[in-house]
Amino acid sequence: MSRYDFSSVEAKWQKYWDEHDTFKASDDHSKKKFYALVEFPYPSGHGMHVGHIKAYSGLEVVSRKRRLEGYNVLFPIGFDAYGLPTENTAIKENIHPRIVTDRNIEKFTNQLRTVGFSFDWSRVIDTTDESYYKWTQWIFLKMFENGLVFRDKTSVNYCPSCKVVLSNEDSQGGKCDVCHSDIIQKTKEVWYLRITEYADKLLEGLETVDYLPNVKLQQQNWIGKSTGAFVDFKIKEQDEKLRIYTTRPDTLYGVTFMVIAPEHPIIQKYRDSIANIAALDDYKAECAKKSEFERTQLVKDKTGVKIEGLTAINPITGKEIPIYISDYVMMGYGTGAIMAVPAHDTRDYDFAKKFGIDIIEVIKGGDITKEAYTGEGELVNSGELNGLSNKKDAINKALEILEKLGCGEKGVQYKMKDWAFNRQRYWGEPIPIVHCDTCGMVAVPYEELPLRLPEVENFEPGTDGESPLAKIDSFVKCKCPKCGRDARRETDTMPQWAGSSWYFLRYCDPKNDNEFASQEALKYWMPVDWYNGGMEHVTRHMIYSRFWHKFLYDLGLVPTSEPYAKRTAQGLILGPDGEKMSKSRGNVIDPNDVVAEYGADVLRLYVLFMGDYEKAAPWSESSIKGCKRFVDRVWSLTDMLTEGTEYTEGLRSNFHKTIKKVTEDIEAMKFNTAIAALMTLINDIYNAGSINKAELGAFCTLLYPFAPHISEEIYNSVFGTVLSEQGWVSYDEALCKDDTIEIVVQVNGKLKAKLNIAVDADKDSVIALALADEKVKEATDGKNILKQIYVPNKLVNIVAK
Ligand code: ANZ
Ligand code: ZN
Repeated sequence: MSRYDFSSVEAKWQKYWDEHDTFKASDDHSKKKFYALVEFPYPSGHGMHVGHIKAYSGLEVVSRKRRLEGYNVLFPIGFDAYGLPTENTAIKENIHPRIVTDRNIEKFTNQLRTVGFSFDWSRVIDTTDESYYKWTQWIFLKMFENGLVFRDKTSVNYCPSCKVVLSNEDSQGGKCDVCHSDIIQKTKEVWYLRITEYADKLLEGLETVDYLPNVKLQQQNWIGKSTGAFVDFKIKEQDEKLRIYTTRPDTLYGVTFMVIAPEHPIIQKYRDSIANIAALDDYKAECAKKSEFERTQLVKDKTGVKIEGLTAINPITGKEIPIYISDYVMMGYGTGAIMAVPAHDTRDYDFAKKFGIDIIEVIKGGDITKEAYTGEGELVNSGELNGLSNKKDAINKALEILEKLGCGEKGVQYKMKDWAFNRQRYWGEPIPIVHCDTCGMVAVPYEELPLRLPEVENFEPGTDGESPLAKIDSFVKCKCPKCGRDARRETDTMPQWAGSSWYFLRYCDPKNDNEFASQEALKYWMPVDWYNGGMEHVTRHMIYSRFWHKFLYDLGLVPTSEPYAKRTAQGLILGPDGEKMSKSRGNVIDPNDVVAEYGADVLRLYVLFMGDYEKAAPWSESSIKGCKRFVDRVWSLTDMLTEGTEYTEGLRSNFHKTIKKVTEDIEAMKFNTAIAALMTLINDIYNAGSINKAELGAFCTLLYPFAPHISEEIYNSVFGTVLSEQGWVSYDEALCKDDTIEIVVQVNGKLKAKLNIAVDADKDSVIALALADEKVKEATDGKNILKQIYVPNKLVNIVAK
């Protein structure tokens, strides 16, 4: 057979699938369904990244297999298209963000199509389309109606360069997520969604879903439920109590001072009684320059000022204790005040050492002359708590005492804060609220949705952090929907995360003009059976969207309490140098170049073969060449073709075993070992010297989810039918019993694992199996693999540094 001309074959099958609606999800709700979801891309001007290809290839393979297994598969794609980079391009090039968005979406669409992903292109959604954002606004108004939307003046993270208020998550490390400028603190009245009201539901829901363990853990930490107590400390000579939050009421006898946040309102209230108010004001002004991130850093050198004029009284011992202000206590957590126990809290310890405050040991076990002891132990110096050694018992006993004294009670706190839901920029969903002097905040009537973005001349935000919409009189001036008097429209837009908080619902019924999706479609398709995406989205995006979904569930508008039944995540693709791909490092691989040189099938195979799907792996030109060789060998299989409707004696068990392996590995997302098994099988076929039709059909079917174009072409040339329209292959368990042999795996000469491999398995597949072993992964974690030695049927030695 001639050399494989991938570009004509790939174009041919992409056209065929398109013209035959091969991947269109059927509206026949009697079939068993499978809903596979991948994170829809933000269509940036840079076009697609190889990371997108890896992210989508996982469920692409699963979806193709499931269709052959007879499922009605929904595998949709869309564009999360509101956002700053587009708006910044629009400003720079002086063109409308709509045009920039359309241009970028077209670019992404072409790229996705050339890779041959089996998306249902009839269901594409674009969050900036008015038929879509109409429903984003509609859900927002439902939340408003139900008391989940409010405005509040707070200190916000503000990016002076992007001129926007940012959430804590968008300003991690004290830097703007978009432009990396330093964030400053600013007081502003902003919109919030009351996500904290759903904190417990979001935590409890995690018990019912199948997420990767680290995905669950990250969500739990992000919600950050803490159980403890509120305790009131009386202020000496004032009719005042200072309320604190503590997780350790058992350490009450060790309290030797208190610390409040520099912004704590008690300072303003007692200004006149405080002798050193000027020093406190100065300190507060210093702190305003720091981001929350800097303040929570564990720096040993603590700063603070003692309040001269206010003294607290420990409710349990009656002792007088000083009060300080310090930036290590946040106003936004607990009550903004703490009881400090230097003997058993590291931050308090550092502070006490610096300010010469007493340190009283109340828990035995450490050496408090050297450092704080944070472990458990027997209570001492603690009155009626003395002798208790179980932390839980001691906490309960302390709570009992506090409650009896009437100065404390159990309490719960969450790290998660309410969701700052606003942006002062143009390219976002307008918030559909009207401000009326008489009626206050009034919802835009549902029938007036979508509230469209007006045309503007200039997309630049105002220097005061106001949205450019504020400059458009015709938009701002309106009548109050309630009383008809003159009123002003809200000019903030929604944040980036709004559109992606419910997109999985819209895919179920993307063209519905009367509802965000019909109940019937939702009942059939929801929940998403399998959601795959990046680890960077498992907190914000996933928690926000679970919140919106749970809210809609409470209204009876969606049929399931959780949106995603299962969640997995792919690892990053690193540059060839092992570093994160970035423009500045010049190590970015463009998927277009790879497709042009090797074809889409090779690219698809390679991103799944390069390593464990969940782990980061560097790009390697030599491994991609290995995938190319494999594809060429597949193409040449027809040179050895013979007739036959059953597997031949010599290859029968190889086929059954490979079918079992590929079938199971795909479900476990072990794509690399599935591909390795196919590489082994093709070796066996070449060794046998011939392949019959039955075998070739099975081989093409197994390869199809990974490399669909070449599989379709060969299959079609031999059988005259279309592989996408056939069924998956089955195996007989009895024929899968292996001729196996045990080999040892060493890392740097040390025994790490024993593996059962098929006798005479080829080197690549044995090495892949060895690298997939947990113990081997542990031993090579974070190291570069320098050499892989295989002594057939005996041992693998991996040299890693
Ligand atoms: C006394 C104590 C003794 C504490 C001890 C800890 C150890 P989580 O688990 O994160 O909820 N804290 C309370 N509010 C704070 C605020 N606004 N800013 C900074 N720190 C604050 O932690 C709760 C603990 O963090 C509380 O328990 C309090 O210190 C501190 F041996 O109280 B603890
Ligand atoms: Zn009014």
